[in-house]
Amino acid sequence: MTSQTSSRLVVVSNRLPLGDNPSGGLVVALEDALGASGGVWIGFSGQPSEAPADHLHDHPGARFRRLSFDLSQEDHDSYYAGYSNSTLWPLCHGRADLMRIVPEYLEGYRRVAGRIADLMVPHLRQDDRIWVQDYQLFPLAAALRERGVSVPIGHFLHIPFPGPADCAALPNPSELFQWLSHYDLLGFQTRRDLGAFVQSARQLSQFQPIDRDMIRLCGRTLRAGVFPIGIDASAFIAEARQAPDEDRMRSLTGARMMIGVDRLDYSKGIPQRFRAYQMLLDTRPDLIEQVSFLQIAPPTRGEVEAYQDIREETEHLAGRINGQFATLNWTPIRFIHRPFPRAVLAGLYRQARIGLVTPLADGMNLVAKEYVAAQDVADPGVLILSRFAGAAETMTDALIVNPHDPQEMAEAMAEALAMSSVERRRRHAALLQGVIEQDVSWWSSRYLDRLRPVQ
Ligand code: ADQ
Repeated sequence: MTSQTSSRLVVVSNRLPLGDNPSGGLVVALEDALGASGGVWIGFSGQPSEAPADHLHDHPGARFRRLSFDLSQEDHDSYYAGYSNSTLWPLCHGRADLMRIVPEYLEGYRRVAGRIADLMVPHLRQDDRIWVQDYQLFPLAAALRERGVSVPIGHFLHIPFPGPADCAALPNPSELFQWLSHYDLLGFQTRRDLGAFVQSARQLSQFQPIDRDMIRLCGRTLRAGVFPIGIDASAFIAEARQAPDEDRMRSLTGARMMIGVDRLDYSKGIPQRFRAYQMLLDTRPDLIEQVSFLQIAPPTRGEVEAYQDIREETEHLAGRINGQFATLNWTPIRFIHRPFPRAVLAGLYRQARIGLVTPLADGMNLVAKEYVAAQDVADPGVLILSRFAGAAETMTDALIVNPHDPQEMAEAMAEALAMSSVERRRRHAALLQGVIEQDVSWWSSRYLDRLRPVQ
């Protein structure tokens, strides 16, 4: 961090990373900024509760404080499962058809923002800067301003911003822009998202560009910019180097592995990936027993119907492909629903000749960066990347595909399997340089450098 280290940082996210040793790129990136300023991280405890309470976690030796809050079951259902994940998530991922508009969801979403603001106010200081994470908390700045908070507040959106046609499907689109206007800095993952925000704001609210990154939105002046998130690259590289060879299938059959690692979510394009693999095996019988596909996809948000549907669809497809192509020695798809420790994932990425990252829509996609970081530079694998992942804006040396086109994806798989070592190393070196240079600390310090009062 550079210019603003003297102010205290307050981070607010939907979930508070808890536990003795919470890991993950975001935590690592924010730990320095939070630790250096004696900051506070505020978020949901993860436990719906009959008697919701707030808890201050002051661990001895911790570099910053954590403040968690419980939610009642009703608030959890309306704010989290409801408006956040059944209204906004599908809308932001181009699936307005899956969106559920329920008045109680929006009420709960507004109510929880007010509750978090009430919880925060007594803990705030005049020299604070507040950094709000993601779509679950759009209304938080407006709720804090209503309570007299005037310190700089920034927002970072981890997922895509919807264009005007999708935004117009919201029950009250102008309210979204009202909420956003109370921030001092709006951060997006890609130029595409910033562009979608500008177009939607122009059409659906009062918007004027002022100068460079300054805008007028609903009568207020603020900044908006692009801050592509990265991973904790050096840690990932080190972990992958130390990882044991976990690919038992390769040691048994010699088949080269393709890997997909995603939350089981309809935005990640898993059925489309399975169909492309089916087409590859159909059209290239010589690859039977020569390639295997490991898909790791732990289910999330099981309380939302669309997630039950995607689980059924993917299980059915994997079963069909295995039934059609498996031999006594070889299973074409291993489909695993468990989360794995980061060190194990790093080892699996390193063993995989192909990383399949083919979402239909995605803010960034960190798996693409993890896959690249984990490779052996002397014999790296090939990243196949959807043009709809935010990562595709910078990771142009991947094989870029349209995830809706099974033939194009099957051809990319065949091309990657046949790719010369020279070509693999050339592409990987360019990708790795970007992953290392634009890591998660680069992301947070660039954002925090710009989070200051607008006037
Ligand atoms: P996600 O939708 O969760 O994040 P992604 O960026 O791919 O998507 O991050 C997933 C993370 O979870 C990765 O670090 C991955 O290693 C980990 N993970 C996935 N499956 C796992 C498993 N089985 N076991 C253990 N870990 C697993 C949202 C947005 C993205 C954006 C990120 C960060 O949707 O577009 O890139 O936030 O901004």
